[in-house]
Amino acid sequence: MAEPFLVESPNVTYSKDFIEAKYSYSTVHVCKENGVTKVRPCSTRFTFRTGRQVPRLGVMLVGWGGNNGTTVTAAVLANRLRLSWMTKTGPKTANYYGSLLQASTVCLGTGPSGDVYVPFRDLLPMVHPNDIVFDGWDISSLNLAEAMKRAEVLEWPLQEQLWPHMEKMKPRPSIYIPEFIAANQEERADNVLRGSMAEQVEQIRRDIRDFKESSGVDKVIVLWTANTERFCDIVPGLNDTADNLLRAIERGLEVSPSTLFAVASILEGCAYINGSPQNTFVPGAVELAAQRRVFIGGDDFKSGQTKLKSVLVDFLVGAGLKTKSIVSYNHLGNNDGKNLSAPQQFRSKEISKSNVVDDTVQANPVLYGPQDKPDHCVVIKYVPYVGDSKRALDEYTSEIMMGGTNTIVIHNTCEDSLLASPIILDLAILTELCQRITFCTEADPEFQGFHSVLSILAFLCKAPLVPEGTPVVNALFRQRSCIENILRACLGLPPQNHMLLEHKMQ
Ligand code: NAI
Ligand code: DG6
Repeated sequence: MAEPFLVESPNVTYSKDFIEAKYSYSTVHVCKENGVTKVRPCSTRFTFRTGRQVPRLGVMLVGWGGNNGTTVTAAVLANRLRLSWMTKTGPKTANYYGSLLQASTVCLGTGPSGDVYVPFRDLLPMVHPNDIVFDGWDISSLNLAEAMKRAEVLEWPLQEQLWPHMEKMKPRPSIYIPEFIAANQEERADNVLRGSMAEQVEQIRRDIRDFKESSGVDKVIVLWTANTERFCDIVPGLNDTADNLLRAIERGLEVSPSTLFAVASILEGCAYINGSPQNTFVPGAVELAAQRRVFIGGDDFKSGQTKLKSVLVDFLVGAGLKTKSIVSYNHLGNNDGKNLSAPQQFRSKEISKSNVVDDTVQANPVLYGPQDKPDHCVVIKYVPYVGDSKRALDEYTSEIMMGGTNTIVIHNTCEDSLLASPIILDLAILTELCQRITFCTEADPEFQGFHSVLSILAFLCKAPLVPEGTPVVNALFRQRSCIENILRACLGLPPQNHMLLEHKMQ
């Protein structure tokens, strides 16, 4: 297998099947002893092993006929077919802009003529998005060509070229429980499964197996990009343990469609990612994933306004400015906006958009007391005319030196689904890569995989799902460094420290 580069180090070996790297993980332990804060640097020896065989990957989208589902499918086809099309501002060609893995770079090290950058995707063997095979479900029966037209995201000359390919794709009938999404979605629900809840979960499991067999893919990942659901109550005896959740499904009690898909995927051994804000991963689903050692990840794609917020508040508070008020207003006219115009579904989105500054604020006790946090208001309005072109307006007001204030206002206009689609690809490709990484330590020499709650996906999610007791990191560049440095560790390379000491000497 041809690697784009080889690491030459006594700590790194390449065999036919694996890249194996010995790595020293440095941390700092802080504790209080007899009233004195003691700070102790520590080091743990890890061995990382990464499988080099890249599988043929199938991705099944729940909500395949929606704006994100059709756009990501069309984008991959257009890239695979190397399509270009004419617009009023000239010809455009298919690309993967907005994908961390495909369109951003990392610094490998320094060469004779300075820093050497490689695409993120070249760090370790990864699936190429052009090779992903899509399938999925939707409560709407439109084929993918008609659904792409309904989405009004892509230019018509491109749609025309994609039409013969997309019209052959038809979403599988899905689980529809009307009370979980807005009532205004009912008119598109003409492709729904019948039968008991348990029978419907069985059908989803059969669909996954059928797709795997008929497409010849080696692996399937299932990703929810369907409508935002309302939150579920966590009820002891209902969804608090894996056994109770499975029993609740048998008895047809309150379980959301997104959780039913999660259960079906986990039982099929397929990683499941939640691209929407609702609490799909009730404790019973998390426990089931842990029992079956299947990855789960989410929640809610971090695509535009929230991504910027997780940079801007990190910058403001990190620069010592006390952000006091954040007001985020957005209006959009796609079907997502229509669904979010219902109060319960809006509430799910409001929660996931609001928690994104918490860790940054809590990390600065110089500026913020224990109960102190910025006012944070999130508004979403449905305006059909603007379609998928979401408008987002943000106002950040911070206290600066000596009683002054600094107000920053941002206006952002952008096609929502063209931001979300590369994130869907990154989520699937990164998850697949993590399935090929195992590691051990000197203290625990048996190789193991990552925790089933795959928190490395945090960069791509508004409300990162993390294992219980783990700190939640929202700050975007810390999240990016986490991915970059773990992938570097798999190659026995030190974390990127940006110290540039070699340039700071006389
Ligand atoms: P959309 O409304 O165009 O697509 C959702 C699709 O899901 C629809 O085709 C609908 O028929 C289908 N659906 C609803 N319930 C279903 C079920 N139980 N089973 C199967 N299909 C079902 O929405 P869009 O714009 O594609 O967004 C999808 C999700 O991604 C939404 O929850 C949205 O909030 C979330 N999201 C979108 C972002 C973006 O930038 N576009 C960013 C963050 C999250
Ligand atoms: C309105 O906020 C609709 C939402 O689905 C968002 O467009 C989506 O969650 C993206 O949000 P953000 O904050 O990452 O731009």
